[in-house]
Amino acid sequence: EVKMKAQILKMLREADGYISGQQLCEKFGVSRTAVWKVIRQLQEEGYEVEAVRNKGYRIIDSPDVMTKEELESLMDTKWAGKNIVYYDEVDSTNLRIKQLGDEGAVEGTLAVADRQTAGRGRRGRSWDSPAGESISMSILLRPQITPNQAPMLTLVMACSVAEGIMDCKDVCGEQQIQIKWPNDIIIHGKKLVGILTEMSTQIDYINHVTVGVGINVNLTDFPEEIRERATSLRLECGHKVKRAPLIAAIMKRLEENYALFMETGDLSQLMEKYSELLVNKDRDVMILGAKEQYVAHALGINKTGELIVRKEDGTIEEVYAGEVSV
Ligand code: BT5
Repeated sequence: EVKMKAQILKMLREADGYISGQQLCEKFGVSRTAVWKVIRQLQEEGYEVEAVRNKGYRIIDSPDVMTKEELESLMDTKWAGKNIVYYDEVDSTNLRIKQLGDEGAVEGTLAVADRQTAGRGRRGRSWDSPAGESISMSILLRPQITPNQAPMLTLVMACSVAEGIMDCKDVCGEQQIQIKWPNDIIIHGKKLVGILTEMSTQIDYINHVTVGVGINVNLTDFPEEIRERATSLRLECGHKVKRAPLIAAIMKRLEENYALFMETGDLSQLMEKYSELLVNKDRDVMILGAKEQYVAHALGINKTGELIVRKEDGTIEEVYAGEVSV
């Protein structure tokens, strides 16, 4: 049922004009009434589908939903985001994917939620993801790499999210999407996206990796504490943005970038474009180390994803675990 709905949606989207009821009946080997019922359901869910006698059906507009059918009808990938689990509300999509990973789910399984009740940031911080306005998603990866290579996946995802957003032509054409090393995506200096990578490991090998992405899509207001530092696509672009096509575009880029990463096991094929998107590049940054804080000039990243900085005394350093503030 879900598969047929997703496929009908896909056919309607790809059609050049109308698709006849007859065509749909033949394709799925079902009655006209069965097709009509699916169309009715879609209309009830907010899809604007026009039905014209002797011509057939035509899709005019879709609602801003991220349901399994909606995502399946848009997904243009081989494995990334092909197996979708959708939640109206969930504690944290990262937690769900970790559990699904433990239970043996296939690589590329994507959990998507309209709202999280316990969204998580790094180091025990929390992530706000209000209903109807944001994307919360996590993907399951099963890379054959060592645990010390896994943090690079955050950068692979950051690149993919930035590129995916830019691929959606009507979204933010004029605005500059940038990456703040290592895991934030920002516009005009404000945080638009956060990424959280977590892994389940043995001492020397990885069971699986969960990469979670939170995107502020249509939020128009933020809690007091983050109001100054956070923004959304809607606020920056001046119009509402549909979430499902954005997810599909990001998955497409992730599939390509992940392949480039796995070819070498590092970022040598991605560091150039990552550095180009880097907001910190050629700027002074504050390195917040475990013990000391210091100002340095950021030059880019190296192939293992560390930030290359020039300290005030001229020495070059590669910053690994530190945090950077712009
Ligand atoms: C992050 O942490 O930026 C990683 C966020 C990852 C969220 C995704 S959503 C899907 C998946 N499931 C989860 O449970 N998590 C992932 P960090 O760099 O530690 O930033 C967290 C800080 O950002 C918070 O302490 C706030 O100050 C701020 N913050 C919280 N919500 C925000 C939002 N919606 N937009 C911008 N900033 C926010």
